[in-house]
Amino acid sequence: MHLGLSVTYALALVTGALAVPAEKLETRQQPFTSTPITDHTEPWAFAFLPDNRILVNERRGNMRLVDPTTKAKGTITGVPSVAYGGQGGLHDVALHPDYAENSMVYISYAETGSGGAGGAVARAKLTLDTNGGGALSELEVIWRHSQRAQGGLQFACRLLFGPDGALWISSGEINQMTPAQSMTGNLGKMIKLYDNGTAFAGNPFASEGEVQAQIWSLGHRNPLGIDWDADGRLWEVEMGPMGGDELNLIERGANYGWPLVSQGRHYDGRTIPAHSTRPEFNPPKAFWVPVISPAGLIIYKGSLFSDWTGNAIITGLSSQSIVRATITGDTAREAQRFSMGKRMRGIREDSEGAIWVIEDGPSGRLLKLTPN
Ligand SMILES: *[C@@H]1O[C@H](CO)[C@@H](O)[C@H](O)[C@H]1NC(C)=O
Ligand SMILES: [Ca+2]
Repeated sequence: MHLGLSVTYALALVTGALAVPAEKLETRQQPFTSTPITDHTEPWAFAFLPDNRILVNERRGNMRLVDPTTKAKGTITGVPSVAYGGQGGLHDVALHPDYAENSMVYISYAETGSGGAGGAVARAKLTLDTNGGGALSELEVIWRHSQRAQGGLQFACRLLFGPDGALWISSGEINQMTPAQSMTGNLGKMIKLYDNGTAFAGNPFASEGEVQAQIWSLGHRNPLGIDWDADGRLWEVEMGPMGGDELNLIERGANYGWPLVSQGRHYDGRTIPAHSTRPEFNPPKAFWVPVISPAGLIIYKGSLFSDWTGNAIITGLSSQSIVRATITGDTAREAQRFSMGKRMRGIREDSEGAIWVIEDGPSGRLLKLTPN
């Protein structure tokens, strides 16, 4: 007993002597247990079905159905052909808010056509069979990038349904830069639509034409993560160029500055003016130099990770990490970073508050994270 007290006291002294804030000290060990569920070929995204099975999109164009209990991995047929190459392929998957009644799922993907590749969003009816698989049918493309490009870069196209039932698409600028500022195209924008692809009536530029009517915000580069906080505010992560990854609070009609301002520089070394030089553009609430390469975002709603409620949890590719950022009012800052040893692609929270992530690459694992 005496020994126990001494050790505790000694640890307290060491902690004090190092003068490391408690939160930073905590980053040296992961506060969660990571349980591998299934392996996938270049997975990009996943979504939970009401029965707790999981749809997993693999970038080459395969949709899998995972049973986390048995770890069985079935196939969903009927995925359209995708433009696999560069960063492109099959991207996100989201369930319609009334999925339990209408079986509608939404997918985003890169498609080819004249001029190169662009992003597309389609909806389809999902029918599950009794053999652990299923099929998409009645597929209908409801949205497309207004321009295509060579190179296969920065499609993004994360899908998210809002509290009002609207469909949000985080549209990348397919590495074309200035179109992110153009109001005659939908590249580099947050897009808000009805579930059938029609522009949402309350959008800020609704009266200005067909493409303008889709736009909620502009000046985005490669926005790969979007989620709601408990107050109904939309947060977004986007990859900057060399340096300058951003966590943004998305406001109606606002311009986020790309490519006119950035906290990073161009890959050829040319500088870009910082956000502070152009106050008319909304600056990020947090940014990263060097980059973390944010590929997914949740605003944690659960209480299983009891200290994380309301935090932004971000998966990072080049940083091979999960980043936790605290949000206080309309400010945000990185609080912790967990090294995962693999490029981390997608992230979702389940109904019990466990956090699921998926690795990038040829044998990317779907992992379930639960507190230690
Ligand atoms: C899409 O849905 C909206 C809202 O329900 C509706 O007003 C609109 O007419 C629909 N558009 C089409 C083409 O069906
Ligand atoms: Ca910006």
